[in-house]
Amino acid sequence: MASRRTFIKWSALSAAILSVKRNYASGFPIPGKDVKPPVVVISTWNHGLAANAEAWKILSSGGTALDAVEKGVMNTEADLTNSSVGLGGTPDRDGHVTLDACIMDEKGNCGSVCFLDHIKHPISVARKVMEKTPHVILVGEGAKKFATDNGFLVETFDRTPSADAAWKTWLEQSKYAPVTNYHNHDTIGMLAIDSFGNLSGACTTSGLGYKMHGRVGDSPIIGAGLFIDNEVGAACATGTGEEVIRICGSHTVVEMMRAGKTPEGACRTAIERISKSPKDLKGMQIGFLALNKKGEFGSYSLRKDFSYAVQSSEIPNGMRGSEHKW
Ligand code: SD4
Repeated sequence: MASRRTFIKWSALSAAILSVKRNYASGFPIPGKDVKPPVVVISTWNHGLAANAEAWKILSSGGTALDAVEKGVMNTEADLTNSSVGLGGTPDRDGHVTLDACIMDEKGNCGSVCFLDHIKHPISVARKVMEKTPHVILVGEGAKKFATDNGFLVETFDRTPSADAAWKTWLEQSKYAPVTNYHNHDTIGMLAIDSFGNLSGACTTSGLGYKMHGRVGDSPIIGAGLFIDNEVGAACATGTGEEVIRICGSHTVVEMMRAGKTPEGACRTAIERISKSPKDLKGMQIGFLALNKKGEFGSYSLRKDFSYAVQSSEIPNGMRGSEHKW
């Protein structure tokens, strides 16, 4: 009798465990075994606050990190007062506003557009490249044709009035020193982990102000401006793209997390590597942001004044300052 009771007890327990395991496959933890990470979104600079709020609408209603990061950064792209993201961005030295963006999901799918003009939402074109083509990167006229073939409208203005005025002032000296605006706003990179425990990221920019026509930075380069490994974590970059590309910045940060570093420690290692460059880094800013599989996040920058926005199931949307080297 006792053994029958024991059998029934163990059967009930096994059934309960199996059902919890099944639940975990759809996003719920196995008590005592898996601790469910918090839902988190983080993004670069002050414009990250509004972008996070948009992403949070999706994350908080059980949506995917991929949808959240796309919608989040679309908010920044649509803001024509933003001089470093989207069509309100600072033009190149010849007056063309050219945009770079990429997106990556938890399965390693990724898409990117570079040197794209007159399209309001490069991030959504990048997502279409990811989902509808066998390729990862489309560039320039080809990217624009792909965008229009997929229903994206071509905007007719070349520069916003304020970008136009600033460019004309710049032309008076035409001093070729690409501008990194590192005090307040810059590229938006966004990373998120959703209620399924999956990571995704997005990055979008108009690139360095007054760059050479045709120049592409780190932001649309998978592994440089953005990298996701769903087993480990996610990272993105902002600042002078050439220096980020040289060390495959975001991939380096993720690999450092794989090796056991905290998100901040991983970002710091990448920045230390850049700081040893024989290049003259005067006037340059670079910042990395990282989020690991446990929902822990952190950042590190070359210089002070890099900040980022965080929102999670435990933290209300707000800004954080970054630790920095110099
Ligand atoms: C780039 N990383 O094009 C981007 C833009 C940026 O300060 O962050 N500029 O190099």
